[in-house]
Amino acid sequence: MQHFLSVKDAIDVQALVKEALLYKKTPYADKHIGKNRTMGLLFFNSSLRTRLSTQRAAQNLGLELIVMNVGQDGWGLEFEDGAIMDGNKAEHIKEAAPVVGQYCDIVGIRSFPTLENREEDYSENVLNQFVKHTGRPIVSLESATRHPLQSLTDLITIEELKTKPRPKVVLSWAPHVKALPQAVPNSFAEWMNAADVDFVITHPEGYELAPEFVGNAKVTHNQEEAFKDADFIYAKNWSSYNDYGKILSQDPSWKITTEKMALTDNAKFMHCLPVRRNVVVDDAVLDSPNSVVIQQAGNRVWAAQVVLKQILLKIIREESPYLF
Ligand code: AN0
Ligand code: CP
Repeated sequence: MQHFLSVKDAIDVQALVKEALLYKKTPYADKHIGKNRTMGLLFFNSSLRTRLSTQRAAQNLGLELIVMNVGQDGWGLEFEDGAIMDGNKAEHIKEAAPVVGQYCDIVGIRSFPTLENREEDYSENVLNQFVKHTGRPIVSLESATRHPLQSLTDLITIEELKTKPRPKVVLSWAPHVKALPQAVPNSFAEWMNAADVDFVITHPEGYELAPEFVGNAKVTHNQEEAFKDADFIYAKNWSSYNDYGKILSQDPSWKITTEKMALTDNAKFMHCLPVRRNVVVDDAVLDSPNSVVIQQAGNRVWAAQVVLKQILLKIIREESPYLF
């Protein structure tokens, strides 16, 4: 694997899931493949799970780590080509990225969208410039439009908990107080479309996701209809794609409740976290035995570990082709 930016970088999604579940049983099976190599994690935004699980995964493979909150502690970065840098940006990506590339063998980047300019966010300018200028494999730790480590985790969790060969998986919009990115639902949809599941998306009118992510999913504005016979309910808030970055509704009737969960086929409740209790989902659902959010977050380690392993294997192969 060269980079990990979207589902397209996974040559065989099912094989990745299987390998990740193997790592869950034997976390230290490849303890030496990262020896004398360093991974850098650069955060432009807050994180708990992504930061810690990726560190843990890297450690399990023997990698050294450098972590930086670049959004807080770094120089303001300019991404525009030809910019006259007389404003508050002290450093251009053309210097910053290759410098980081000299210290690190693999680089993870978390960079949320501005939610102001759709074209710019959806062009993935920040992530692509890191790919172009770092000269190292790049792992998305959530970019403007995707969160692939989360989505691989979600698929791993569904695989280990499913009780039917082809479960019904429902992605449900839920209310929130802030305007959130579409990255998690976009990415979840992209990965579910690549998996063997009956995939349904439900959201209020105006919250349509970009068509390239929706793919062949069934889409309905009737949440209760969507919940019928579901095996997994995946709740997430997102801001509007069409009326870009706007909160069109905070309709509390879309909150996930025990009554709605009762419409399902004893579905498991999933959420990427962090989650606002009693806004997105009721306490009673999160505290019920059907909530798998903690197990899901735990699986972030195995998703990251399998991705880092694939990237390391490519690096090692290219350095020592005679070994293979
Ligand atoms: C972020 C989002 O919705 O993209 C990160 C989720 C993993 N969530 C918040 O900012 C609350
Ligand atoms: N789910 C997730 O990515 O969580 P963090 O934002 O805490 O990393």
